[in-house]
Amino acid sequence: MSEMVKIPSATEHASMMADYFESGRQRALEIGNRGPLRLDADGKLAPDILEAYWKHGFYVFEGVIDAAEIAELRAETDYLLEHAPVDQESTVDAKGRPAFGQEFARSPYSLIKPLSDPWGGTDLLGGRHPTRMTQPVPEEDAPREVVHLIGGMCQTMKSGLRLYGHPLLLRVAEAINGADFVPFNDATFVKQPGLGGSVSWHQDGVTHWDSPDWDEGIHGFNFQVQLYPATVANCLWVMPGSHKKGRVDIRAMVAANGGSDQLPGAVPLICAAGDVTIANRQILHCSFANTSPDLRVSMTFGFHRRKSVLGARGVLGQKGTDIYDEQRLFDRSSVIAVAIDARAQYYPDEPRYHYAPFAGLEEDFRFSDETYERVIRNYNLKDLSI
Ligand SMILES: O=C(O)CCC(=O)C(=O)O
Repeated sequence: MSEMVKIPSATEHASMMADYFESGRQRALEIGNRGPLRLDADGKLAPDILEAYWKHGFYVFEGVIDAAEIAELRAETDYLLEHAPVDQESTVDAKGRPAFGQEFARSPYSLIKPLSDPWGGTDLLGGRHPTRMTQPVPEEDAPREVVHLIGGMCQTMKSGLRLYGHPLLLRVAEAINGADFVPFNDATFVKQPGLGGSVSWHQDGVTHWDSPDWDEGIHGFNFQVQLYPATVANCLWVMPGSHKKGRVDIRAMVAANGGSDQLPGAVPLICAAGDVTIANRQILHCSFANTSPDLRVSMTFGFHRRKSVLGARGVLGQKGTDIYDEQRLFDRSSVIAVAIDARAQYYPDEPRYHYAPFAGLEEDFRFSDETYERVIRNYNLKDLSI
């Protein structure tokens, strides 16, 4: 006889997660794997940090983005949220104004039902989220849909473009993927208090699991820049070391856990505003429905090894007919070149990052209205997803 599974209310969900959250917090404290973003005497990421990243598959950099820059990122994100369409099909925002961003080839917004899991147990995004998270029942006055993701940070937010050219973050990308690293994509995850949906357990990579050259770095990594504190209840959770294991059987793991999404051994990436995490795209990770009173906004953008991407075909948001050839890599990487210049114009006293693939081409990729139109507008049609 099948047992009726009770769907929790938001309040019940918050209380049924409490012990799991607390034990995760303890594990996160024990493992550490966090601290300031340190460079060595040659200006390279400190080797002990790199080693810790490769060992556990993640790292939390504390206090990287200063309060003034966070305030600018928050203000522009607030604007995008205030001018978001009311649902995925709508062209107006909650005040009846034209929704932001309709001129872009790809809508910046993905909206979902409050507290839902939009991908778990579906074939979406390459079917990489095989199980469904608990979807608590939202309060009665909840909106029909809420913003889950905002894409295109380099074209929708001036502060977003500048962040993309951040010299310390680009040094991390270089340390992990080599000096000829290339971009992946970007998405800002928005988890509104009492409304934000979940992201089911998954590993990000799609293309190279069965490659003869497979290793723990072949699918690249993602940054998350935290605009608000990330708590046990709203943050990203990762399974340390799982990036080394190849494709893991998530369905079996959840089944062995009595069907519960509270997988044992995971740790929460607890952060303060201005902290930046890195997570290997092969690490098993998730986030739970946000039944807490706290907002999380994580600007998420990734980078790859050039050789992982060159010659690959489009997956995830990209068309399967897309081939990532030299021109495609050059075009998408030129966003980095323009972002570096946008940042240098705004922060003239900060040392700029020298991006090796564009050495000598800096003049062609100064940030201006012309390069906005030529390079930045609709750049995300050329994302390099693998
Ligand atoms: O931040 C989150 O809630 C989910 C992020 C994630 O799953 C990803 O970047 O692949």
